[in-house]
Amino acid sequence: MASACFTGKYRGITGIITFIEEGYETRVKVKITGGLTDTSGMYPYHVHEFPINYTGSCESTGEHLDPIGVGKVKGYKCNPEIPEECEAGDLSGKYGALRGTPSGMVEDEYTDPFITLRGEYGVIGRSVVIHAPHTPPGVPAARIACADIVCGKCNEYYY
Ligand SMILES: [Cu+2]
Repeated sequence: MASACFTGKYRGITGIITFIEEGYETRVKVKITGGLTDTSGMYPYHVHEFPINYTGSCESTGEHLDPIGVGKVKGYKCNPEIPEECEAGDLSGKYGALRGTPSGMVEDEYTDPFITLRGEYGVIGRSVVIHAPHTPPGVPAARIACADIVCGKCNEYYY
């Protein structure tokens, strides 16, 4: 298994996203424990190419994990009905963005056959970025929180 551990460093957003190998698929468990409080908003989130670098900025994580470059094709938009044609890292495109709640807690769970733990489509050594809701079309959504995806578990004590 692998985990992205959100410790509250970015806008107080806390929680854990875990990735568990399940046969040919990867089970994704989203357990945000605080910080997603815009109840009118849907927060997009993705696996980005790189871990966070020494700057600590979510801008350092590159683009979405997309080994075959489908996102580079002009007019690309992920259609959740055809997830095999989406960027591998576009989790919210394939399975829905995270709806904010009064407590800021959000959970979701699904299996994804398009990502793995290791390798070209692997998530370990990359990062998860959560974006701001309510972004107009054509504008890149602000990166409000990010966390490296590490092998193993998060220390639950901190979340
Ligand atoms: Cu993103």
